[in-house]
Amino acid sequence: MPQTPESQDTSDILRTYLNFLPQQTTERIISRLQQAIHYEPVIGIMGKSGAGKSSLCNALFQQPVCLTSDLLGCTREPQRIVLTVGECSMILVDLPGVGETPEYDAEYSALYQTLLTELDLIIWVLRADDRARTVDIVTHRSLLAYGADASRFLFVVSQADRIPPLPEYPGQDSPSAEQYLSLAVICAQIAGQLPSSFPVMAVSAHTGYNLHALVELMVHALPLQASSAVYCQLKPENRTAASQSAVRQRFGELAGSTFDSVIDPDSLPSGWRSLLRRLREKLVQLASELWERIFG
Ligand SMILES: Nc1nc2c(ncn2[C@@H]2O[C@H](COP(=O)(O)OP(=O)(O)OP(=O)(O)O)[C@@H](O)[C@H]2O)c(=O)[nH]1
Ligand SMILES: [Mg+2]
Repeated sequence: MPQTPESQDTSDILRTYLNFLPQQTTERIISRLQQAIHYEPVIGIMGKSGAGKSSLCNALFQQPVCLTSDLLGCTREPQRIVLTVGECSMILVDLPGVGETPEYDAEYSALYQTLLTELDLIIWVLRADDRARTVDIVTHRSLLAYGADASRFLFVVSQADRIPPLPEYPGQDSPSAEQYLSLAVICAQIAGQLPSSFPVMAVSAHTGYNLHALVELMVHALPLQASSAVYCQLKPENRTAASQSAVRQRFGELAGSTFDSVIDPDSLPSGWRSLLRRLREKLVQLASELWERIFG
């Protein structure tokens, strides 16, 4: 846990709370929870040049991001950007595309086999007004063939404000009724072409359209230990009561699974079992109440 008086308080609160457990068990739970609090999530950003990756990241996150691929280099190393707010940090990785040039594909294969295991989520950006998706489809299939977890992909339709028919009076934050319809068709097409566990989300970095909804989806799409640290990096205007409540709840669930990783109530006598189950429930509740103090 961070060495600030405030975070030490958090440890102490947990310690007091768990004090009827053997001291060694309490310390193991607290130490594992500390590790989880300090987890540094890694999000991969994928999409063709000009798709709107940098603009989307800049619209979502507090820290300005400049994602540029070194197209001329002999080796296309993915660019890694560390975002930090207070004690929390996360990493954005700009992933080079597969299938752009055959010469690079063997290199990508090796690169992705190592990289894929560390990515908590891949945000894949596709421009709303670009119907040429062969490179994206080929790349996605290659990544799945390299062993990528299909549930780690979040497909985002960017630049929603550019979808025809353009409104007569530009400058509105939400798409017109006709644009909604076009976006719904495009999202459905992409969902068929690039299967994922999550709905395809249309957003606009320029108008801010649907960024709240994307954040709510990201909170659920990220693994439990990654949600809070990513949430800390977001611009305050992209947060909602719903996403805030979901991220707190997920932190509570994380505390619960940390508890489970140290104690197995089923291995204990029945009298202890119900007591430990109640203690676990209370820990889940306490952790979600402490969220603001730890990550706020
Ligand atoms: N109208 C509109 N334009 C956008 C939006 N997002 C990005 N753009 C524009 O699209 C162009 C490409 O955006 P970038 O964010 O640089 O795209 P990228 O995917 O990072 O591109 P590379 O770094 O070349 O891979 C820029 O001119 C942006 O201003 C959007 O939501 N609406
Ligand atoms: Mg860029």
